[in-house]
Amino acid sequence: MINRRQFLKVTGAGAAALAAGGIIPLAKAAGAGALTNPANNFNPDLDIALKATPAETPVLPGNPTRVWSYRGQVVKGDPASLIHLQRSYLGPVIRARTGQKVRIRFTNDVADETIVHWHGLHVPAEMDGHPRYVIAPGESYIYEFEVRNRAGTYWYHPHPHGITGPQVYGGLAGLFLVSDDEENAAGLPAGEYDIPLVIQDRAFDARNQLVYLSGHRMEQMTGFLGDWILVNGQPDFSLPVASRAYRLRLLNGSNSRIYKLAWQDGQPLTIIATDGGLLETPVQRRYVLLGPAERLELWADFSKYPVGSELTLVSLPFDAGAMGGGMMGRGMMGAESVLPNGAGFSILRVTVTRREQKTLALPQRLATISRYREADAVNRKNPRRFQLVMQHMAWTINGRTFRMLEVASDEKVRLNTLEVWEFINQGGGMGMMGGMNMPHPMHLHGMQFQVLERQGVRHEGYVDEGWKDTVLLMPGERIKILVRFADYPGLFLYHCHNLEHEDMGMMRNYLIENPSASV
Ligand SMILES: [Cu+2]
Repeated sequence: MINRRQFLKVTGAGAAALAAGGIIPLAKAAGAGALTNPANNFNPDLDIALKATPAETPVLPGNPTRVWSYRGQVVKGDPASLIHLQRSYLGPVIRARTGQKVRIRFTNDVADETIVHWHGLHVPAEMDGHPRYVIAPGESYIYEFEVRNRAGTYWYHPHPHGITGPQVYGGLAGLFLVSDDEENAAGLPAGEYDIPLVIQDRAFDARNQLVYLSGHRMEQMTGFLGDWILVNGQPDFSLPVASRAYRLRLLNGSNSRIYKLAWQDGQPLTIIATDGGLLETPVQRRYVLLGPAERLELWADFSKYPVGSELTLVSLPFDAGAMGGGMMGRGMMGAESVLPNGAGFSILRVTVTRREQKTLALPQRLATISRYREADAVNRKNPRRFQLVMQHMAWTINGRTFRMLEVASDEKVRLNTLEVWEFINQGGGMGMMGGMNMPHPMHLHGMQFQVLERQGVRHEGYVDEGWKDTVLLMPGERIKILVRFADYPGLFLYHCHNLEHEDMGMMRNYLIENPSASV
């Protein structure tokens, strides 16, 4: 990996940030404490050993590529709970059921500090992988939590402050799939007809090694963009299918690239699930914009195609805004030519290779979603507002950047209350290029939320009907969400999931306070 160390120095994570003001008194938080944490009655249904480790994997023809990879083993529980993808740097797919108790003994075998975040899972603050819990090389962190999410496609990735971008880029990411009774009842394609597809872009040097950012600030402002589109860690991805219905689970696992997904032949996408699981009913779109960290599940029925047919899932061209990877990302700063954000290309090819007589019918009803009501929000008359603005050559939230333990007074919420949060991506800000804006995929830790309304939208590529943990805001847009801070008090993150933005500090803590707890 190029520039990892350099990155660490440039961003000056950890110590310096900790020393700054506005700190909440927390017990000295570290992995060491968690190491001894099983002094309790936690009896896991699924117990996994997971490590982050250097590895080599074939990606392009010729030399293997040096990567960092999650590798796992089932210590206790169903051995099928861990599935390692073939020829992939991606971590094992972890499968669990709602209600199961899961222990994950995570070991850091790589050369940086790191910690694992369970993206989309509703877990206690100390199990969420906040960067204050980073562990050094050689150390371990034990996660123990009950799976309380509904069935859906969640994922896991590192979350150390300032170096999440290079670590995810280097290969550290995996899926965490949850199933439940409601999903079983929906009658969806399962087993070999249920296919995870992780989309990521990468850049390689002449010896097939990964190339990250050159270290130029302007590249970080845009975010990493690679000219190879990989699916499950492989280029030119091809999926052989039977002539029947499939469930395709898509994760945009890219650092900053947005995909405008569509079938090349113009048939609409049939979407059955978003970040937080199944929609109530399937919806159709001609295309969908999928921002970094977002998930989308497609119903793809190939029964009308004769054997030998080929279909292509593409990313259509779109306008990514002023810094979305056009001019600023390349020519202006003399950076090497890359595939800009918003360029069109094919993502994967589906080939119908065999006939199957039976298919499944698309269920008209998939699941039940209990709707939050704006009228029930404690701040319905005064939504919390978050302006996404550039200040002094840094992306900020309300002009602030991340400090390890800092929480401002307007970042404190009450346990078990419903709130309206509004993210505003309409420019503003100070300093050189203060008026610029570009896409920001905003992510809340700990909670799934519902989209209340969007403004400023000039396309039809969103699926806001279901549960979300990450929402994409294109330039000019603003969005209101409804979120309930249920069950777990403590310090959680909200941030931009453009990983280079996140690493430069476009991330903040919010604190869920429990007023009834004795201090
Ligand atoms: Cu951003």
